[in-house]
Amino acid sequence: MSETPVQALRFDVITLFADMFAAVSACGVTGRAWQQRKWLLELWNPRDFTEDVHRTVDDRPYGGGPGMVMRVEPLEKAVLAVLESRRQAGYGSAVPVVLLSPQGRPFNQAMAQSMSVSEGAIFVCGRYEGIDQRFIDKWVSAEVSVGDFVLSGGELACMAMIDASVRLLPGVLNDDLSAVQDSFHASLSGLLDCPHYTRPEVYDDMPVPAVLQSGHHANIARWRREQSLMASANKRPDLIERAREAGLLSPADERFLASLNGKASPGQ
Ligand code: 9WO
Repeated sequence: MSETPVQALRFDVITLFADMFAAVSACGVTGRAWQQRKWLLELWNPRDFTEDVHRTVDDRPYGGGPGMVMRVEPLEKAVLAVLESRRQAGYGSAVPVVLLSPQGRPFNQAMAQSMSVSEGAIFVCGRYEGIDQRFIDKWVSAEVSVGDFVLSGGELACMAMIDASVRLLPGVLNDDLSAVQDSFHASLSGLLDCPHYTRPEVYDDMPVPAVLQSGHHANIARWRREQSLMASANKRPDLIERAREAGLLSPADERFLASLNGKASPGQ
């Protein structure tokens, strides 16, 4: 069992591109939550931890080849400064040092959930062709990927993780029904979401499904569940299997799925 954090969720990000993080600290629900001090963001530039006149954070790769590699010393000094700053602010010392990397463990909702109830993390965002392996070996406790593609740097991946965690904090989602919202998300059982509609009632000869205008809440709930099951069975059968193994599919769900078998999938 992990300790309930006393301190607010705090992310320390080591990055050459601090400006990018306005996307999470100044925009949308995460921006409002940041203004309300529901989570804290500290940005650390490795360039501020250089000693040479040119403030170099990169150097040529041993063994040759194209591009540059991030040097150990500025990154290590940045990590040490973060650890000291967090200690002074009363944070625990067991904070994970997370490197965003395509070689990392795939990020998922369960990781976002556990991060949101923790004291946060230290993120290291690489640039250039990569980071000197000795920094990773000495300081990085987890490598995490947000997908099988290569970015220009770890920052966008880092912000995806921050966004996914912060929106789970109590009171962050904009409506007063966040408790309802939470149970709604839990009720998805890890399946894909159902389709959503708003006005106009008819757009380009496409009407809003009649059931959604019926006012019959049980029928609406059943339609949404079946849409989720159908979309998941068609596009992500692995999610159906996972929900089944977790005991999250009811007998009615199983009957509906059985009724889909052999039928062509409507749409997409
Ligand atoms: C780039 C790369 C390319 C092919 C095979 C392995 C690789 N590792 C890296 C890498 O770690 N690069 C560093 C961070 C430096 C250059 C840009 N970086 C990066 C991180 N690109 N893409 C990511 C990333 C992070 C998390 N999820 C997906 C991609």
